[in-house]
Amino acid sequence: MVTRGFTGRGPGGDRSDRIPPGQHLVENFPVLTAGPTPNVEPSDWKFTVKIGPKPVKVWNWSEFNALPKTKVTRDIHCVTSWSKLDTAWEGVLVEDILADAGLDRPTDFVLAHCYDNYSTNIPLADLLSGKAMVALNYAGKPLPRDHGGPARLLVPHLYFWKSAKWVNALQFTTRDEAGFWELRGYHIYGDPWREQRYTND
Ligand SMILES: Nc1nc2c(c(=O)[nH]1)N[C@H]1C(S)=C(S)[C@@H](COP(=O)(O)O)O[C@H]1N2
Ligand SMILES: [Mo]
Repeated sequence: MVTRGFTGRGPGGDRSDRIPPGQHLVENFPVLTAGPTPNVEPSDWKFTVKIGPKPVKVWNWSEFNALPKTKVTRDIHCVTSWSKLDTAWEGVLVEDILADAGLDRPTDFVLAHCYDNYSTNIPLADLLSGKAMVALNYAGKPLPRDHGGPARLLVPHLYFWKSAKWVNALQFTTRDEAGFWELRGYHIYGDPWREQRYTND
């Protein structure tokens, strides 16, 4: 007889079904950055939405903070194999940013750009319906600088390299254009549940 529901479950409830294949749980919050950590003061921070090369709207820190804010608690999964459960964020949902810019769905693909010249590509559908935000707070405090403060993209259903730190622009593109890691051997989409780590996975 198989007793269902009693494999690998601790007093904290079922966690095993929240860990994608090839991942392990961590309790700490590792920092992964390709280069030096940029120092971006909120007073200097700007965020731009563009269609191709054309800027559609630019917000400064106080303008951006006046947009509607949303809190989410999500599991995150880094391609280097750590996963962290129940991370708590607050920020502005991508659909609320686009609404403020008067945009609906100008193209199907987005490139996120950052102050450290990092970039990453995400289909627009993966940024809407509450799936993604520009996060300003983590665990109830302003986002620490090494985790992307003052603002980072959060796309928790994809591998964490898609969650661009120090984000300063979302650019609509007509084709799915590879970003920094996607040009260097990582998967164009990056679904942790399908283990899309590398280009041909
Ligand atoms: N701008 C920028 N964003 C970035 C990175 C980076 O190097 N620069 N690294 C990515 C990678 S590979 C991961 S796993 C996560 C790590 O986020 P953390 O340092 O907050 O854990 O940020 C992603 N976003
Ligand atoms: Mo990563």
